[in-house]
This record gives sequence, structure tokens and C-alpha cells, in this order.
Amino acid sequence: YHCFFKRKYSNSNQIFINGKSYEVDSWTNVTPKIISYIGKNLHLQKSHPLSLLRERITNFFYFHYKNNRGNPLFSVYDNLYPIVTVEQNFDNLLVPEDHVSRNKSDCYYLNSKYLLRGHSSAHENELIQSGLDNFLIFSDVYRRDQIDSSHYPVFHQVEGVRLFLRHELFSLNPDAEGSIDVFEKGVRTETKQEVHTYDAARVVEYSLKSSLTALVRHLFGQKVRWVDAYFPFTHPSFELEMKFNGEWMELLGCGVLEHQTLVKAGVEDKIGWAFGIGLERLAMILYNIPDIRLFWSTDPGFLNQFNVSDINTNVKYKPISIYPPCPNDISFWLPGNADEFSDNDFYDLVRTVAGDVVEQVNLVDKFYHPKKKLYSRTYRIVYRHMEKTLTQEEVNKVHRLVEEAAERSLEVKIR
Ligand code: FA5
Ligand code: MG
Repeated sequence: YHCFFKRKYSNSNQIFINGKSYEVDSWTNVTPKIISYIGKNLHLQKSHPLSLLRERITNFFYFHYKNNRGNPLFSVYDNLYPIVTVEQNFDNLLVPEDHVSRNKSDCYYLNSKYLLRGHSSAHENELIQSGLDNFLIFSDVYRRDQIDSSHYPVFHQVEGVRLFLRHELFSLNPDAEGSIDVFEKGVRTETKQEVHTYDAARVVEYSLKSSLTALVRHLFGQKVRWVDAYFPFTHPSFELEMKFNGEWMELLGCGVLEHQTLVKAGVEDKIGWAFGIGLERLAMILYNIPDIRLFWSTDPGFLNQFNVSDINTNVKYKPISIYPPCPNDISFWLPGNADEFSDNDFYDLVRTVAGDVVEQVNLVDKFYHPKKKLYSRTYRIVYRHMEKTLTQEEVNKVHRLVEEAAERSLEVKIR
């Protein structure tokens, strides 16, 4: 997305985002800084930890849930527009008119009608209404929240929804199909809604919890605990917590969808569950990332640690040095027998000569010079000391050693 926050200084009564204008009113509290996050889509950025997690979660659902033709059951949406209406974010989800989550202090409003979505649940209604029964939504969400190592005003969620018709719910027990009902006119208890039978509610709760425990086991193989919770759009509702640095950390909220949310989406004959997971929280535990701010780091020292060829690689994040990086390029002509040259030869040489002050080495350019009949390579070496700021003089000295060693042992010619 291309976003513009046009500041009209004297009569600033419009906000322009992505070619659309929003009338400023007494609800407007979104800032240019927050708007600048729109379209960053960390969860779609190659090799970003949130993107790896998106792929792993998608694979889990593709692999474990197939329709009777053998195709994936869940459809995946990962690029829904983050500006939603108050209806989408709250009303469709039965959030009471006076609920605190609607407050200006909790959300980023464009005006009284539009806001940046506060959760991916904002899209449940439209997707159910379009006829979908099983889907995942990956999205960036925006909240005015505390700022600490596990909270950030922009974060990412994956939402999952699964709906069942009666015969789908009880398909595992065909004998029972005739006798077990989904709906009744009953009473609401701790475990079920008034419109649901006890049996149906328990089967859906079981399906929900076993899906999420299987997902978490697939990703971590670590201990979890279920906690009772409240959401206006699910009942019963639960949260799943996991140990992180010795403390229980809330990973997700979920529950059996309030029947009224389905009725609002034009579906009367189904029952189902939904969940919403904080992707950053999951990634922090999975990859040992100590601070949620790191997800926004553009430092290659962070990002390159997640540049893995197999998305299931168990990356354990190593803190990068707090001292500034010093990138220096090196360019050379390869010797005549160029096809014998491999990048790894050079990487090893750099490691050997320069040691731990090298944080990373990347190939940035290569070409063939037809007249000279020679191949060229350019690498960027990022020098960074773990305990101090390197001076340019110190860097130059090491860099020269690398150049000399390359000429000597790789028979290249520095350009
Ligand atoms: C929700 O957002 C509900 N929409 C979840 C849900 C979906 C419930 C479907 C029922 C059915 P909650 O506000 O608890 O719930 O947020 C869900 C998860 O997002 C949390 O468990 C946490 O992992 C993550 N999260 C919440 N706030 C932040 C934040 N400021 N920074 C990072 N992660 C956050
Ligand atoms: Mg919560």
C-alpha cells in the first residue's frame, strides 16, 4: 500500500491514506508515525521471523485438515486492508456499546466511523458471510497499549475460524448422527450458550482445544496451560499460556463463536470455533527473541539470522552487538579458473583472517567482463565488535589483511 498522511497545516481536516480521504473529527487520534506502519506487512517479508511463522502455521493447517477430495480445508487471507469500520471491529462481534475496548485510549481511530483494526477478528463477519467455513487470517493489528518487551502498538495476529454443520460435527460417530442435535432452546451455562446443546458445545470445544494444542506441540513441543477467559463474541472462551523466561505468557484467545455473530453473517445452521494468536508472542518463545521491538529491526544482523532455507529450522536468536556496524566492501577479479571459486571459500578466509569482529559477509554484486574475459565479485563485510565501537582505522587495518590474504590464497586480483 502507498500511504500518505498529508498535513494540511491551517485547515487540517482530512487524512489521506492510500488514495482515500478520511474526515477528521473528535475521534481522530491516529498519528503519522502509526500510519507509516500500514503496508509494512512484516508477516509477508521474506525470511522475517513472523513470515516464517506464517508459513509454518499455514503448513500445519494445510497438512492436518483436508476436505474429502484431499485439498486443504482452510483458506488463507494474509493481505486484508487494515482500515476497518466500527461495525467490523466491534458491532459485528457483539462488543457492547460502552465496552472499554472501544475507547479512544485503546484504539487508533481515523474518525468516528473508521479505525485501524484492533484484532483480526474484525474480518470474521465478512469472510463467513462470503460463504467460508474454514479460514485463517494473518494481519497487522493496531492498539494503543503499554510499551514493554512483549507489547507494541503494531503487532500481528493469526485468526482461525472453523464452522460445522450438524453432520460434520458428529461425523466421527455416524451412529449418533441421528440422535444428537446441535441446537436447543435451553439455558446458558459456564460451558455452553442457550441455543447450543451440551454435546455440541463440548465437541466444538474439544475440536478447538485439540487443534491449538496440536499446533503448539507441532511448533514447540512445550508445556501449555488453559485459562478461562471472556470475549464478547465467544462462549465459552479460553486463553492459552506458555512459559517464557520463567513466566506464563498469554499466547492466544479463543472460544466457541457466539451464535449471534453467525446469525449476523447470515449463517443460522452452523456452530464453530475461533481463535486469535499473537504472532510476536509465538515467535519470541520459538526463536528466543527477548524484545518485541526487534521485529521492526532492519539491521541485517537481526534479519539474516532468519534467512534459512528450511522454514522449520529451529533458529535460536543470538543478540546482536549494541555497537555500530561498519560495512566495508571488497571487489576483485576471479582467477582464470573461475568455476572453481566458491563463495564459501571467501567466507572461510574472512573468518580466519578477521575473526569475531566480522558480523556478516554478503555477496552484493557479480558480473562478467567480456573484454577482459574475467569474472568479478563484490562482497560487503560488516565489521562489528561485541564490546566496543570500532574506529575506521581499526576496520581499515583488518580489511587490508583480508584483501592481502584473498590475493595470496585465492589468487584473486583486488579491483
Ligand atoms: C483478541 O484480540 C481476540 N480477537 C482473540 C480471539 C479471537 C478470541 C477469536 C476469541 C476468538 P486479545 O486482545 O487477548 O484477544 O489478543 C490476542 C493475542 O494477541 C494475545 O493473546 C497476545 O498474544 C496478542 N497481543 C495482544 N496485545 C498485544 C500487544 N500489545 N503486543 C503484542 N501482542 C499482543
Ligand atoms: Mg488477551
